[in-house]
Amino acid sequence: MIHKVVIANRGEIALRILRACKELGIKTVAVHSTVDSEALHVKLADQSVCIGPAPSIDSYLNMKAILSAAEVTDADAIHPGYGFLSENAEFAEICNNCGLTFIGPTAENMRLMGDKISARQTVTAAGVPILPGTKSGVPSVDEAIKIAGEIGYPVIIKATAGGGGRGMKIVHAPTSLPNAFAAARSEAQAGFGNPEVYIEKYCERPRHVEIQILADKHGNVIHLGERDCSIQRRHQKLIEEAPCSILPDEVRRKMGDCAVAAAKAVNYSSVGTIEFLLDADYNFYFMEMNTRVQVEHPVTEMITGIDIIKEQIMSAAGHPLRFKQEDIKINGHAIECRINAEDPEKFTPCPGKIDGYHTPGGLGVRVDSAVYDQYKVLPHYDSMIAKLIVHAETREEAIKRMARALDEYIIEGIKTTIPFHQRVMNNREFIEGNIDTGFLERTKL
Ligand code: MV4
Repeated sequence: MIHKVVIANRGEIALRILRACKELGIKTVAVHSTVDSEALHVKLADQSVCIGPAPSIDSYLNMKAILSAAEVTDADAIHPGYGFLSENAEFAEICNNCGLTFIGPTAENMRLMGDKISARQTVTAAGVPILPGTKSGVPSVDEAIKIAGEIGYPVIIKATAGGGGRGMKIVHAPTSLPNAFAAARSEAQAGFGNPEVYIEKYCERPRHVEIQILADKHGNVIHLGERDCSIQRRHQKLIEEAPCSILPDEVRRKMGDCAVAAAKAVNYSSVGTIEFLLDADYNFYFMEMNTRVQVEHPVTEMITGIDIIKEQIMSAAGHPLRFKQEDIKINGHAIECRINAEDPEKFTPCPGKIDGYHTPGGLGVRVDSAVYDQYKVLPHYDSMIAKLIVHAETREEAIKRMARALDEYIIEGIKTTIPFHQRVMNNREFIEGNIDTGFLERTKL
């Protein structure tokens, strides 16, 4: 079993991991940068270690400092949370070589899924549908024009080493391909250290639907149903819900089976997410696998009653899954709003001191956050300060509950995206479930 975990993260997810550890009887070590010494995860952990100055590169991404923190505290495991080192295969490998349990998938899992072309090939062999596209990297503009002609426009150019939507280029006609191709390659080089790109058929106005996977180290894989993450702005998810309100049961079953097949195809262990695009005709296509716990995992916890972080830790400790697929029952509807310290119109970061704070409560309301009254939201890190999650019997009730909880949420002293979320909860298209990845771009809220 695991006795003591270093939590290599900050903010709400550090607190979320800490809570799971406490309930499992596992000791916790918080690591923090010099500017995070007043953070809640530091105050609530059994021990804490300062790992460097404010910039993430010197602290939360500083592998040596984090490994040293594990050594001096005699910890036996590291939980990376999301972001930072969570999908760094080298870090997972070093942890394991140091005798530390990395609470996540294997380095090999990460490498196989991190290379988007190899991921496409691997899941295709397992019978999972993908959009028409290239089977290898596209080396030249001439090749790109030839391939795009075969696939048919519009096409999308993506980085082989990319993910999460960064650096993608949509191309509607051959005349715009050379520029898009060059831009995609240079952005891929700059962003991921690898210029290789591939081309896919572009799917217009899809929904972003993803399946939560739970896998142990003994080859058992189950899924916890889907989340609809279509409400996003510039590839930043803002609202997520579970289940996807328009998914026919037959498609839901197939998507779940495909997600399990994709995870099994790489001998996956730990928790992970298989991302699909769902088109207007209910066809779904594999996009990528996220080999970490995700920000939006709570909506799945609310509708399944399963503590995903606890299961992740148990899996890392070598325990076989406690559930079979038929044990998983979906109950009601959950919605999550990401509350960011940002201007609610322009989405520009607004760090500063919280001066007046009251969290909402009542049945079916959950707040995952690490901020408190008089806390200073720092400019050095991500602007998400809280996740407000609601659970109710139906989607309609969940929307009303979210609107009510948003009304109750008082955060003074800084600007937050609460007013934005209130507008979405009152939007007719959203209420009717008429959402896709283009919703925020075309909707006047
Ligand atoms: C696509 C796509 C349409 N067609 N691929 C974005 C996140 C990354 N995991 C994959 N993404 C997409 N891939 C094909 N072949 C649409 C998206 C996409 C998107 C694209 C442009 C602007 C906003 C978007 C939001 C969600 C998904």
